[in-house]
Amino acid sequence: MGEILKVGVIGTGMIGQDHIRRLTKVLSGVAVVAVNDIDPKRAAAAAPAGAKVFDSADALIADANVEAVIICSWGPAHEAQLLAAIAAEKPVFCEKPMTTSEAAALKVIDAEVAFGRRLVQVGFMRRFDADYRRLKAVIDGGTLGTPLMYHSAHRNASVPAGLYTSDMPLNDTLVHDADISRFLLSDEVSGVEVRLPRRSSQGVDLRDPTFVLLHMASGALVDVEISVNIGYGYDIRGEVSCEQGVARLPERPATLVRDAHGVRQAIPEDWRERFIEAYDQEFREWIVAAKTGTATGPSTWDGYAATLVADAALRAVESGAFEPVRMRDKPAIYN
Ligand code: NAD
Ligand code: ISE
Repeated sequence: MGEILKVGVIGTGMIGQDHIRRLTKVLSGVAVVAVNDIDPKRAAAAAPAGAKVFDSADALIADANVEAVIICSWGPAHEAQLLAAIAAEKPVFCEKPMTTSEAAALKVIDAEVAFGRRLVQVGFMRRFDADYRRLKAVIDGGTLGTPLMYHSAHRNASVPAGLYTSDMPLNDTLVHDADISRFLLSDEVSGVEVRLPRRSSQGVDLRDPTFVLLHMASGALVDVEISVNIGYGYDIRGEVSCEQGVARLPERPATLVRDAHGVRQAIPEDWRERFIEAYDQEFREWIVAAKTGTATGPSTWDGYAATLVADAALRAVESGAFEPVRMRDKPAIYN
């Protein structure tokens, strides 16, 4: 590979367009040379100057000019596209959720393990966010003692009616909280409970909000509030309670406005605004690794772990009971 990594983007919806913007206008050492979407008009509209529009994801992945692949299609489409990229031996960034079932996640792991080294980075951008990284450094530093509980609030102002379906609070949104809990606490999720509080009358016709309790293997507990129609903004909160102190994410953005109405702080509109720097950083690190034919950061194993939590949470909604999460042994390439 040369100085400039030539990438193809599959899925040119909201996040596909945002990633194309950062790859073409913000980051260096990368060029978007190909795009594809099942909606060809959307792909053509999103294609940067000089990029070729492909009418199939498989053709884009196979094209000799495409050195690495970025998957931003809907979750259920990720499995086939990941398997095709691994078969083509190309580094691939895949938006979360990596897959929407355990069986699909295992197929992707098996393919990558058979290839023999990491090719896939999963889009858990919170791991690249400076606030989360500082929170992890505090926990790992040990001055607060052992972490006992983590409180996570994941609030979306709104979600698109029709496109965001009833399973998605658990298999599209919760996956971020599951992953960041594993990352912050250096722990695994061993089981899940879900409770459905009084239902909000706001927004689209969905079971909302959702309250999830993640049982970690160490015995630590993580409570997660998922609200997807809260209206007032995109509000991501996190606080860890340790034996000798607590630490939490700061307010974002941090700027305080003081005027005749009092003291105010803005709230981001959506994930694009809140995590803008985290997405930039996840791609900086992806580009560096992809140029050497591999991947770092959140792995297929992390995607699998989050998928297992989502599957268990979906079972827990039906059963009303604790649903265990059982992971297979970790292949050496993920150590
Ligand atoms: P979107 O609906 O705006 O865009 C998805 C696009 O993928 C659409 O244009 C659709 O036509 C296209 N598509 C669907 N199936 C396809 C296929 N088989 N081949 C090619 N194109 C296909 O959705 P979005 O909000 O952009 O989400 C896309 C993915 O990114 C989802 O997996 C979502 O969970 C993830 N996402 C991640 C974050 C994050 O914070 N990391 C934020 C938003 C979305
Ligand atoms: C979306 O797909 C994301 O990944 C956002 O980060 C998350 O907050 C939102 O709930 C998802 O729908």
